[in-house]
Amino acid sequence: MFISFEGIEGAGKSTQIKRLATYLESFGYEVLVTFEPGATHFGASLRKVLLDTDTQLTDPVAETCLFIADRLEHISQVIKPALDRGAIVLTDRFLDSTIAYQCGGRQLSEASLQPLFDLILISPDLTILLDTDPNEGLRRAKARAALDRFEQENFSFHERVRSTFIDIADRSQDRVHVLSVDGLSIDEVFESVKIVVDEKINRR
Ligand code: T5A
Repeated sequence: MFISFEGIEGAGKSTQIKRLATYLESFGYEVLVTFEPGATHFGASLRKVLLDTDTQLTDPVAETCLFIADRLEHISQVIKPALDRGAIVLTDRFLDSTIAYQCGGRQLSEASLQPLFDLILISPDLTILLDTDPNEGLRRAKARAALDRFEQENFSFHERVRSTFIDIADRSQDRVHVLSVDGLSIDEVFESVKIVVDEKINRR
């Protein structure tokens, strides 16, 4: 099973993934936790370029190509081998992030990027979208470390990203489950995550 977590920065994706991995491992499942961008050796170099505030990258299509290159290597080196051996793969971000950030945030046309998206031949069985107000997400990101190239974007960029994630969820209701996490503690969010994942596993 392939499960992705999506949402704006600071939504709590990595926190919930860590908890979910421990929970699933307690039932004897092999769980692989991974993330984008940067989960491969090649991808780590791309991540540095993509997130560094000193990077002079002005063409959003070029930026998109780097995320797609990272994802192709991520699939072939990490995700596919784990799925092939029967592991549950939990990824912090996948293709929905490119649609939300590059099409929503950077305002590129989704239709024009579709040929690039068609290169991604696997799709999560389940996506959990942690929906939170950008004010809260960015507050958490700021509290943790210096802001990266995306976190430094203006507020309307983050609002477009959030609303694009919601659009994706609306048109992919079979795959994407939205959890509204504003005002909820880490434990409360995890209770909801468990319900969604248990139901998916039981149905299979
Ligand atoms: N990007 C990525 C694109 O533009 N296109 C793409 O195709 C892809 C794949 C990646 C950046 O790249 C962009 C999107 C991103 O801007 P990243 O560093 O990987 O950068 O960024 P994030 O995935 O956003 O990582 P974050 O760590 O910022 O967000 P998380 O994982 O959602 O948040 P988490 O779990 O680390 O929590 C943040 C803090 O909040 C606390 C945690 O303890 C932590 O301190 N927290 C809570 N506090 C209170 N209540 C809760 N419910 C909480 N949940 C977590």
